Amino acid sequence: MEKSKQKEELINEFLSGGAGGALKNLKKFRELMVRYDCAIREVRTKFEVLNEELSFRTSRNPIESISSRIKSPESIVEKLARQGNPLTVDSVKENLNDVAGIRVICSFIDDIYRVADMLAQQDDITVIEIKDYIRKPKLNGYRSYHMIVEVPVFFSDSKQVTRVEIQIRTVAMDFWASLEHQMKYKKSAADRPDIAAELKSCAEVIAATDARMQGIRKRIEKLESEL
Ligand code: 0O2
Repeated sequence: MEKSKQKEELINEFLSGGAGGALKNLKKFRELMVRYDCAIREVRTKFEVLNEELSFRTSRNPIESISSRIKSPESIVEKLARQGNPLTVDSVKENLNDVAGIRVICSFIDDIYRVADMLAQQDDITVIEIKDYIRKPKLNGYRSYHMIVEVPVFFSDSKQVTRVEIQIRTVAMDFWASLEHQMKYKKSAADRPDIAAELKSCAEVIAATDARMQGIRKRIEKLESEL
């Protein structure tokens, strides 16, 4: 079957699933998306507060920028189908950890661990999973610190514990990941070991530069403290 048609059919199946038909399912799906949106706002605020406090204490901003996204219905359905999970709204909650996603871009490598630890220690945050692709980079060179956390979202009549995927990386790691992401979908580059090796080598140069930049910052801090 043609790929786009197959996708369309999966989405139709998802939206028409469940007792009560399409409209009921659509309402339930929208409610769930509101929940993810609120969870993103809560976690984002937590990072903004940490950045304010740390910049006041250390006179520099550990966080350069924060972005967020909610996974599109197409990607949600595609991922559930790929995993072989049911195409239902309940299945989204049960099987997907990355519907709500936040990306935090830090200045230096040690800032990543500092803000990640500070978030993890907060009372209302439960850390479900950590993938440290900085200490253990992916084979292609990808580096980033990933956390799956649960945060309670308070509505008028209920508390909904909601999962959020957080990616924390330096400006340099983000530069590599963004460009690699753009290029990995190019058919002509697929299965080209020379291109993969070049990309990996760029990731290593970037990692070494990150480490040097952090070293420079530490030397300056030492000089400042001796004044
Ligand atoms: P998008 O559009 O960014 O959301 P899981 O989500 O746990 O089922 P996985 O692959 O085990 O899947 O999770 P992992 O390793 O934590 O990676 C999830 C996300 O990290 C990806 O989301 C990417 O955003 C990013 N990522 C992981 N590996 C790479 C990589 O090699 N290159 C780049 N540029 N980004 C990567 P999605 O779902 O792929 O897409």
